[in-house]
Formats: sequence, structure tokens, C-alpha cells
Amino acid sequence: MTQSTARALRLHIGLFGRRNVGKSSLLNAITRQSVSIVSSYAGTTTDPVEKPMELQPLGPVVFIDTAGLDDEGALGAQRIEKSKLVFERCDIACIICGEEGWGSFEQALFETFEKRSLPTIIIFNKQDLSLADGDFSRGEKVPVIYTSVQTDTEATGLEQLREALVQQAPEDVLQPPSILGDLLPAGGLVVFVVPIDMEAPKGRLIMPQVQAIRDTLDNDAMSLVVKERELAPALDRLKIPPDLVVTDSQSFLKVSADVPDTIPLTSFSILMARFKGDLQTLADGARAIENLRAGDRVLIAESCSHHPIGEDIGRVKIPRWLTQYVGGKLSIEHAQGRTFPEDLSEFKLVIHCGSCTFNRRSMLNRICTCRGAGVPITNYGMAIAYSLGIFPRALRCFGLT
Ligand SMILES: Nc1nc2c(ncn2[C@@H]2O[C@H](COP(=O)(O)OP(=O)(O)OP(=O)(O)O)[C@@H](O)[C@H]2O)c(=O)[nH]1
Ligand SMILES: [Mg+2]
Repeated sequence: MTQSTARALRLHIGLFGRRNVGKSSLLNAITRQSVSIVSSYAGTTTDPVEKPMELQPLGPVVFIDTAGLDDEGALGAQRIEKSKLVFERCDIACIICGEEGWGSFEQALFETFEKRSLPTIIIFNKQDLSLADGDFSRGEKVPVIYTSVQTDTEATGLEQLREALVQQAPEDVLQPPSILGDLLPAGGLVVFVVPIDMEAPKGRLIMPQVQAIRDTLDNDAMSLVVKERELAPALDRLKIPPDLVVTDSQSFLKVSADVPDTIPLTSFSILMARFKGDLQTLADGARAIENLRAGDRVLIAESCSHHPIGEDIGRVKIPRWLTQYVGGKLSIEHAQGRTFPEDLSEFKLVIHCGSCTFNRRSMLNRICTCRGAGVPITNYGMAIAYSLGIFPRALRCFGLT
């Protein structure tokens, strides 16, 4: 995806500040590469340096490292001009402070961005030197973070930077293109498997099902909607096999047995992992199931606050499948709606629902919170696929295994 995403679709993040505050060091720390030259000489970076990358959970971004905006002399003035041109193509501006902290220089820069309605993040770098913030008052509604990115030492504050970027990203950047349209060829056919059981709402379909059907129509593709029992006869009636089968995760086992291995298969919840969250992070989270041991604490979080009925997926089925996989009893806790524990450090894994009632920013925020706490996070569909042993198959259609 990094290569194929057009530059214009990437979130552009500009790094600005005085010379020597650590703009280039920050770029290198977040990319984990030596992209920009770092030195104690003030004025090391001259022309803007662009680095496109995949930044989970945001997706494709490009960081732009710039020359210090307090550069001096005739050449310095030209460099400042070049850096200022970067203001034009930024979606988010980071103001980085170093030894001198916040001063009138940073304040003026902040006001410039404010006038441009450019979302801003304030970064106090070089925290390892125990610096004071300087003349800074926290009146503004702008994320303020503290980092330390000296080469050869472990960087701190980068997870908070990710979180701030999610918070400041414009709405359209956070919208993924489609639920499943890109997985289908033009005129393609998808079979949806929708169990009608006790939990199915009377007389209607649930939101991810409706959204997936609508997305298929929007992408000029065809859909066939069946219950589990009708799946095999439906496939038998088709002259050409479908391009994709999407099932309710709870029916994964039966459906995977009925659908030949050559036909791509996934679940509504896994589609939602990409649409509302971040496919790669949530897939990595599912792999943490491998390391679970009896007694480990697992948080199961659900964004809607429905009243659990029957064999509730979050309360009964997932705990049962996980326990079977781990081979011992886990200590499972639940969170519903907007409540989410502040301290996640004791959890070995967070399993989140598809999050159809949250917007993407809320789900990405939760992903960042978990990342910040060093706790893997996955979602219902991924966790079910993993514990039932069909994880690689369920991710194959996305090019992931
Ligand atoms: N102690 C400490 N030093 C840092 C940190 N970040 C950067 N430095 C040092 O600060 C100096 C300047 O770092 P750069 O990353 O080159 O700063 P810059 O803002 O890109 O500087 P110019 O390109 O000259 O504008 C280097 O000696 C870095 O090693 C940090 O978090 N802590
Ligand atoms: Mg630099």
C-alpha cells in the first residue's frame, strides 16, 4: 500500500521549529530509519526532506522535515522560504521545541498555523535533559506531547505522537475507501452468509450487513444473501464461483467447511476491522492469542450497549472459543459503550467488537491507547478466526496471512 497510494491521498505532516531542536531526529525515530542527517550543528537540514511511510493505525502518511525557521543570513532566508512553502501542503503541523522551550518564536508560529486553520501538535523534545516548557500556557485545545529521540537511546513519546496525529487528522483522511468494493472485480459476485438466530434483530439486518450490501451495490458488484443452511445449495446453483464469501464470524467453522478453499472467505467483523480500525494492528493483536496462558486477563470491549441475550458472542461464545484454544480458564472482563478502563497494563489482550456504532476516529483512538499501554488489541472476527484455526484463510483476501 505504501507504494501504491497516490501522494495526494497521504496525510502530510510537517515538522517545524528552530534549528537544532531535533526535527530530523524525530523523523528518524518515528520511521526507525536514518532518513535525515542529524548533527549538533545548527542548520543541518537545508531543503525539505519528505518521507512517505505507513503509520499504523493511520495508514499512509508523509512526514516533511524542514530547515530551522530561525535560520540566518542570505542562504538562511532562502531556506526559511522553502520551509514556509511546506505550510501550504501540510494537513498537520508539528511545532517542535528544544532546549529553549516555548518562546515568542513558537507562539508566532502557532498563531500562523491557527490563522491557516492548520491542525497543530506541540512537541517538547529532548525530555531526557529535564527541560522546562518555557513560556507556555496550556490554554489552547491542541495536543501537547513530550518526546526524547536522541540517537542510540530508546525514544519516548512516539505512541503519544501517533495518538495526537489521529486526534488531529482531518475527517476525510480517516475514511477508508470502502468496506469491500476493492476486494471485488468489476461485476463481481459476493455471497453474504447471515445467520438468523435468536440474536438477529426481528425483521431487519444488522448495520455491518446492510453497509456491506450497500457497498457492493455502490461498486457495481452483485450480492447473494443466504443463511448458513442455504450456502452449499446456493454455491451449487452458481455457474461461476463467487469472488468472495463474507460470513458472520460466529458461523466461520461451518461456512469454511462448505466453501471450497479456492474461494476467498472472510467475515463481516474482519471487514469492519479495516473499515473502522486498522487491519494490520488488529491482525497482529490476534496473534497474541498464541501467547495467552490460563489465568491471563483479557478485556472484551463492545461499543454498543445492547442487552446480552442467549449465547451472546462477547459474553459466551468468544470466551468459550478462547478457553478451548488456550486450554485453560482466562480471567475475562467486559467493557461496554464509551467506558474503557484507564489502566490497561494488566491485560494481556483486548478484543474489541466490530465497532459499527463508533466512528473510525474513536476506534483508532482506542487502538492508540492500547498501543501506548503495550497491550495487543484485536477484534471479534479476528479473535474468532484465530481461535478456530482459520485465521490465515480469513485474511488471505486482503493480501495478509
Ligand atoms: N539529548 C537529546 N538530544 C537530542 C534529542 N533530539 C535531538 N537531539 C540532538 O540535538 C541535535 C540536533 O538534532 P537534529 O535532529 O539535527 O535537529 P534539527 O531540528 O533537525 O536541526 P536542523 O536541521 O539544524 O534545523 C543533535 O545533536 C541531536 O543528537 C533528544 O531528544 N535529546
Ligand atoms: Mg534537521
